Amino acid sequence: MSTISKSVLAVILGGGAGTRLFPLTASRSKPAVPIAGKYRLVDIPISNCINSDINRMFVLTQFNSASLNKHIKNTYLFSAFSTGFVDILAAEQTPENSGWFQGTADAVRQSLRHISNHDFEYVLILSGDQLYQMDFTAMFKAHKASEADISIATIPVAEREATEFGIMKTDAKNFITSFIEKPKKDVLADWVSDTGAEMQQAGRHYQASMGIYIFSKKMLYHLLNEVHPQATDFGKEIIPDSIANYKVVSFQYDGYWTDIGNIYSFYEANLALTQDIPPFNLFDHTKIVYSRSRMLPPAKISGTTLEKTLIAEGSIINASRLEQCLVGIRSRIGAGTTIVNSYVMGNDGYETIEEMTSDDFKGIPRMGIGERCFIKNAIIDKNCRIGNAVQINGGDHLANTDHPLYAVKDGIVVVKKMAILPDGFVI
Ligand code: ADQ
Ligand code: ADP
Repeated sequence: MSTISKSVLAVILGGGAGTRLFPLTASRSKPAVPIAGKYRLVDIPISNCINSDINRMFVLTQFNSASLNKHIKNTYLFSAFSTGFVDILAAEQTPENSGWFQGTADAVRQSLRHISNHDFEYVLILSGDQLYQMDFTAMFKAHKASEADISIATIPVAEREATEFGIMKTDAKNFITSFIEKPKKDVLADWVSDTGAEMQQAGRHYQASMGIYIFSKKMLYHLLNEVHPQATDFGKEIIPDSIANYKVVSFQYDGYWTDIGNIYSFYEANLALTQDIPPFNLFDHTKIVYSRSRMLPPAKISGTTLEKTLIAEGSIINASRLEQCLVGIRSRIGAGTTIVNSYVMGNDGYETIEEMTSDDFKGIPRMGIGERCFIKNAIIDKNCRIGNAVQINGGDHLANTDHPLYAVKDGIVVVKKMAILPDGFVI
C-alpha cells in the first residue's frame, strides 16, 4: 500500500438541499445526477480519488436514495485484498439532531463517528459538484512537506467569477495570509494576486479556493469539536477563522476545473464535452472516469447527420440531425427530429414492443423522443416521453419558470424526469 492510500481518507460532500440544480434534484440526490451521458456526478470525485490511489471514501448526502446506493454498490467493488470502500453517509436523525446536515462542516462533524472507526492521518475533503481530473498526490506531498495544518487547492479565476468563490492571498511560501468567502464586487480590487504571467494574460488575477481541503486528522477533530462546535460551514466559518491561528497553505492547480453547482454551469460543462478537444478528457486512459458497467448493446444510428455529438451505448437513434448534443444511455430518438445544443440524459430501461403498442393504443408517447421534433438549448431528464412534433426552443428569450413538466433556468429548458409531453407540445 502506498503512503497516500494508507494515510488519507476522502470525504465527498454530496450536496446540500440541492436547490441550485433543481429540477434535476427534485427526485434524486445530487450525487446521483447523471452527467456526460453515462456517469453520475459522484463518479467524478470518486474517480479522481481512485486515480490518486486514495481508495477509502465517504459520500455525505442529504438523501439516501435507492439508486445512489445501487450505483455505488455495483460500481465500486474493491477486492477482498484491498482496504478500499465507498460508503454513503446520509443525514440521519439522532436524539441530539433533527436530521439535516446544516452545512458542509456540520455534515463532516456529524459523520466523524463513522469515519473515526478507520485508521488514517489525513482527511481529503472534496465537493461533489465539480468537473475536473486532478491527481491529489502532489497536493498531499506538498501538504506533508510544508507541515501544514490545512491545505486548500486553489485555482486562478477571472474577476467575473471571483465573487462566487473563496478568494485568498498568499505569501512567497504559499501560506495563506488572508481569505474572504465570496467577496462583493466592490472589494475585489483588494484581492488581486500575482498568479503568474500565463494566468495574468488570461485575466485570471484571483486565487480561488476549489473547496478541496486536506486536514490533518487531529486538526479536523480539534476545529470541528473544540474550536468551532457550532460552525456549519467550512467556507464561511472554519477556513476564514483558521488563517490567523493555524498553518494554512495554498496548493495551486492549473488544469481544467469547473464548478457545476447550477443548471447553467451543469449544462455548459456537459456540452463542452462535444468540442473537438474538450478541456475535460474522457478519453484519457490514465485518468479513467469510472462508472457502472451496464452491458448495454452498441448504439444503433440510422439516417442521422451527427455534428459534434456524443452518443452513449444502448441508444437507438433515427433522428435527422443532432448537433452539439450529448445523448445518454438507452436514448431513443425518432425520425425527422432535430436536436441542437442539448443534453438528453437517456432512460433507465427499454420498453418492449408490446408496451410501445399499448402506449400507441392509449395515446401516450413512447419512452424517449418522438418524430419530427425540434429541440434546442435543453436538458431532457431521464425517462421522459416526448411525443411527435414537439418544439422546445430554449434561449434567453424565455423567462425563468417552473412548470409541472419543465423548468426554465437562465434560458435552458429542463424537461423534468418522467415528464410526458404530448404530440405538438410547444415550449
Ligand atoms: P460553495 O460551493 O458555494 O463554496 P457549499 O455550498 O458549502 O459551498 O458547497 C460545497 C460542497 O458541499 C458542494 O459540493 C455542496 O453540494 C456540498 N454541500 C453543501 N452543503 C452540504 C450539506 N449540508 N451536506 C452535504 N454536502 C453539502 C465552496 C467554498 C468556497 C470555494 C467553492 C469552490 O466555500 O470557498 O471557492 O466551494 O467551489
Ligand atoms: P435516480 O433514479 O434518477 O438516480 P434517485 O434514485 O437518486 O434518482 O432517487 C430515487 C428516490 O430517492 C426518489 O424517488 C426519492 O424517494 C429519494 N430522493 C432523492 N432525492 C430526494 C429529494 N431531494 N427529496 C426527497 N426524496 C429524494
